[in-house]
Amino acid sequence: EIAKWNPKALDLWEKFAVPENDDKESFQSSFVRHVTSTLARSVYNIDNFSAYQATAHTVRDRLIKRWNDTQQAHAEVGPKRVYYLSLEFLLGRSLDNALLNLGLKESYGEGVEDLGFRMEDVLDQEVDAALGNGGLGRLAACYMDSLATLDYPAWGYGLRYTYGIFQQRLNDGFQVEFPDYWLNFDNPWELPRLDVVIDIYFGGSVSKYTDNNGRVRAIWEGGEPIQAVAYDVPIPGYGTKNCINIRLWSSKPKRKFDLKHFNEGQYEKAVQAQMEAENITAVLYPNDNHMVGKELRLKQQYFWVAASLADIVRRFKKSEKPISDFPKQVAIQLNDTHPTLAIVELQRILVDVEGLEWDDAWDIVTDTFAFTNHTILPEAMEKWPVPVLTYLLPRHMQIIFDINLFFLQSVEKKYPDDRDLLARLSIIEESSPQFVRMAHLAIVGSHRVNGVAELHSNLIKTTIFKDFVKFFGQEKFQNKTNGITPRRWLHQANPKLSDLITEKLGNKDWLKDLFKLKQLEKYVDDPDFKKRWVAVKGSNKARLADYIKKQTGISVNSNALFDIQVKRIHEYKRQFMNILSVIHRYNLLKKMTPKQRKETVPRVVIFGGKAAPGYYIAKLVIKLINSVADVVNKDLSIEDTLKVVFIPDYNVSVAEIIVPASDISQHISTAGTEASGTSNMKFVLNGGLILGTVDGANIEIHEEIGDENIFMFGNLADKVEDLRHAHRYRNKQMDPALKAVLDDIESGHFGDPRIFVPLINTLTIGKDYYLLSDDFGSYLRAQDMVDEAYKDKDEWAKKSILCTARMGKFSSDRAIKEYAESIWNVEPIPVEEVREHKLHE
Ligand code: GPU
Repeated sequence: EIAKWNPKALDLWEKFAVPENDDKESFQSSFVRHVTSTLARSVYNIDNFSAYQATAHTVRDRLIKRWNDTQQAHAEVGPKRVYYLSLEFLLGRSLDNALLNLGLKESYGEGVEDLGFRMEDVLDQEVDAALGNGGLGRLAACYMDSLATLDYPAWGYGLRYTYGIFQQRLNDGFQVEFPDYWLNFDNPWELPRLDVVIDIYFGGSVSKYTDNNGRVRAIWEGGEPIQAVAYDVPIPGYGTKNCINIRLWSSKPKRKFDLKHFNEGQYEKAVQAQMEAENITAVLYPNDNHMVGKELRLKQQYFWVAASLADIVRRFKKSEKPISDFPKQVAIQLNDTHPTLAIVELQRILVDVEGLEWDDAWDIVTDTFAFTNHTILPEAMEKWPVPVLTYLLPRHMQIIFDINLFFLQSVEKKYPDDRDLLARLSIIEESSPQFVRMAHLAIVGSHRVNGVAELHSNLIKTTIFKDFVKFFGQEKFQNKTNGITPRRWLHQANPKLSDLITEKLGNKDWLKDLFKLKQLEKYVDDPDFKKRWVAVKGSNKARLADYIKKQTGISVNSNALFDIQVKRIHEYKRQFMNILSVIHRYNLLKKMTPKQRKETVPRVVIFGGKAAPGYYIAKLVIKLINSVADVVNKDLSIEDTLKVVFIPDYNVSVAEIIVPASDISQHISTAGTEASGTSNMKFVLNGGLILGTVDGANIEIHEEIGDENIFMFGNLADKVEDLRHAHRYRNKQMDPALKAVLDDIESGHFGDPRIFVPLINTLTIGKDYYLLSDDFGSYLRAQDMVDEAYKDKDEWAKKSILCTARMGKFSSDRAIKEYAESIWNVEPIPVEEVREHKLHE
């Protein structure tokens, strides 16, 4: 509009826009301006952290430009958008990623060097955005990277926790937790939208009235409002102008404080409501694969989905399309059951606010939502007590009962004589008190349900969701095997390997089409290439060795085999089995003659991962690892053939150092328990081999890379039931090698054995639920095969290259295209083309 009354103004706007073709000088000018104006510092008063801030602010300026252009282009076209609702986005650091995705790393690197800093040190100043627990949250982050890179019009919605996942430190080998106050200094990666504020209500009551058309309607009133304030996190795609948004909500009191109490001098009471409001987004619940039924967690869930839906509905209404078009404009993906109340909230908006008939509203709702399941572990299944829901969200509880009633009526119509089926399918668990089964609600309210790897998707169809498949039919249930972004997990984390690949393939196209890595197979027998490949691995191992030395004081030999297991500590992931096998190895090494020891492959066994603060057994596993490490690492008699390391505070940025440095990584969950796993993909993409069970995505990785390049062991998923039964009722014999190791712990060899009694009891009187004793023998044999294979360095190099070359399938780009095409029905919008078209108009 400015152009109309002052055409010259537009030229000025163009002239002073944030530069599109950035170079060293434009970076330096912005850097110096931010140091002096944004940070109020000078050349005499600047350290690495300020240099990081000034660089980050420069990049932020560029991101904001792209973000704006993208949103404008999308508004222009009015496409169907996809909304990814996730309680966790485990983004990690942003600066390096943004520099690489925007293609600015080189010029800015030189620019910052001229100014007296090293880019490496600058990047290292950033604290991780750790708004997630593990795989589920990191998957959401990888998916946002792919959505942006593939030009999809997508939004993420989540919560802006004041405290992310706790920091882990070790004290005497025990985990201790420290708060992760990540917003201590300003966060350049968010754009506060203090004007985007939505009131969210809790409590109150529902009354019914008859409207002018004689219809009975519900009104929900008298609830207490809390404000949701938007903070936007721009996510730039790689090699595109598309820059999408994650909108994170922060809670804030509606009224600053209670004036009545304030005037009476009751200051604590006056600020109490304020504190309760702020509490909602204060902290991320630190449990992975485990439900904790805290009321505050339920409030987080509703607060988040209600704000997000209000925002989505408002955006839809700007299009002025009829409400029946909603599913043509909006696809909402539910990342696990955490956002399931969104289904109820949309039904409420459509019926109570928009005045639609129930059935019309319900068609819109089910056409809009799709649901991803990420686990079959029973302890992770969300269910909320009906009384709690009734008091926090009375109208929603009514709607859930109605959804269930109509659903069960349709079941009864199809299967009139199967009362058991009704009870099994019901959204309500008929215990006292009653519970709402969130997975059931999510399935009934969605048009598609998917698992995250082939095995997992088949398991949910035949076990936990079997009856739903019988009722809804096969088509509703799909598989979408997880993926990871090659931008962060190879290009960023492993720059040397990335350069080597780019040099060999002649360009960087593989970063957008990972199947192109196949071309590396041509070089598996090229000695020069192999040599360089091995050298890159060696330098990544040296980098990790340095990090280990700095963090733990332990010196490790980078020529040893690096054997890594990093992931959340959980019984089903069986870190316990790993450390027991380390003890077994240690005992063998001690018995060897010096000559035999000379012939064995030296190993460094590396662990990392957080235990949920309330997960007692997982914490004992950490203590045991550290106790074993203490004994082994000091024992000179084994001549450096074995070292054990626990790396504290495993997180995304630490993973970027660890992942490129593995020879072997372990993914050894009891078959059927790990839905997919995604770090398995990261390690193999970086040329590390896998020692794993026949579980989750290991199976598909095996399929892709071939038998010779992976070490698989253990019982299959279809045996697990029978084996557990045998433990419970037939007092199964324990593997003798395992028994010997447990005896060794009990003898006090690794410190006061009383500490470890509850842990050992999980195998003996706990009936070994995760079947360590059943898999221990084949695990040890697989370990021997690893040692044998590693002796042939040339063959190993070949395997390593083939691993990387065959990982095309596991790009999150492939996964996202599958979601877009077979669930969301959304199309890419090339932002650049839209903008050019607009300019020529
Ligand atoms: N996952 Br449920 C989590 O990280 N946290 C959870 O609370 C739940 C699942 C993981 C699965 O354990 C892992 O196998 C999978 O690869 C990942 O989600 C992403 O799908």
